[in-house]
Amino acid sequence: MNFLDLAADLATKIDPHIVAPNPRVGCIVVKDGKIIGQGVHEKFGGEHAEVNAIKDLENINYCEIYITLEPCDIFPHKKTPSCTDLLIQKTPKKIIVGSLDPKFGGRNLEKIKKAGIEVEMQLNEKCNSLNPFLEKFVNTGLPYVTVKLAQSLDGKITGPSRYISNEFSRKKVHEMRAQYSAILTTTETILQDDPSLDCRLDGSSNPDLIVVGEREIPKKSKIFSIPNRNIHFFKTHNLEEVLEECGKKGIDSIMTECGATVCTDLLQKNLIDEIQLFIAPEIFGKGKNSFTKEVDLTGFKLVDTKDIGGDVFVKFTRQR
Ligand code: AOF
Ligand code: ZN
Repeated sequence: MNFLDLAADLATKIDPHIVAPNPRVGCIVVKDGKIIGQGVHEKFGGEHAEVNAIKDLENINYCEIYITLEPCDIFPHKKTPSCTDLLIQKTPKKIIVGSLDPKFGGRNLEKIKKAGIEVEMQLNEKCNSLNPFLEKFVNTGLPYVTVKLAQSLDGKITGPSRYISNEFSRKKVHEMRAQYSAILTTTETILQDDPSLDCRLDGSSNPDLIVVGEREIPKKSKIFSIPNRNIHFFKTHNLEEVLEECGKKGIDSIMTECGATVCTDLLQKNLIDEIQLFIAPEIFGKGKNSFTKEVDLTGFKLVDTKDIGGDVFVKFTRQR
């Protein structure tokens, strides 16, 4: 087993919502082929993975340090000391890094090399995919956007009952909500379904809510009954503008919970990074379609499929 894969597996266990807007990072310390220390970045503002991995070790002079992400260095308003300086000071034998931090773009690796420590960059798929939100946000200033859809086999998003997908799929949606900074919905959806759009999982906070559209929302709507949740209203239908504004507010990730019009618009305008689709094994015949116009999905690649208690779950990400 590759030690970078192992470090990535450690970081995968961390809820992205708890470290956000920081990345998930894992670190493993190896001496003579054996793991002697390991650590992750557990929560926003907390110690970094490298610090946790080496804290119980007397010295790391003969060790290789595997880190999923390029170590950090100082920048304004930083909460913890520089891991780059820490590693330079502790002089390990070698540092192996699985992905670059877009904030530093490799310059911290150069700094460590200049200090005389061997550094190897081993681009690793698992490490790279730990932080898709961060990568998009840092590189573009825009949030990572996921369209979430529940439909029947014949592509209908409205049917005979309130819910299309089963209870297990709906639990997964709550897990998804815990990972995103915000949920995007529309005034139409709120008027039609009166959803709460909160995250009903123990220990998780609620993502912000972005409401797009011009229609008036009654004060008694359930969205207003969720305490300590930010709601951002946008009267415009210009979705590029909405996403730019969200980026400026520091929102790095959005999932949609709305009707077909906005999802179709987002897809047509190339504003989507990921599609998560729950397909109920039913044929409704009548109902609203998932997409209101033709959409070109050829740039997306299948990355996951699951049977969720009889529903089919598929996940696609945009290839860049
Ligand atoms: C690392 N190891 O485990 C993490 C890193 O405000 P701070 O001090 O917590 O710094 C946050 C920044 O550090 C974050 O934006 C990202 O660039 C980097 N994250 N770096 O060396 C870690 N979580
Ligand atoms: Zn750090």
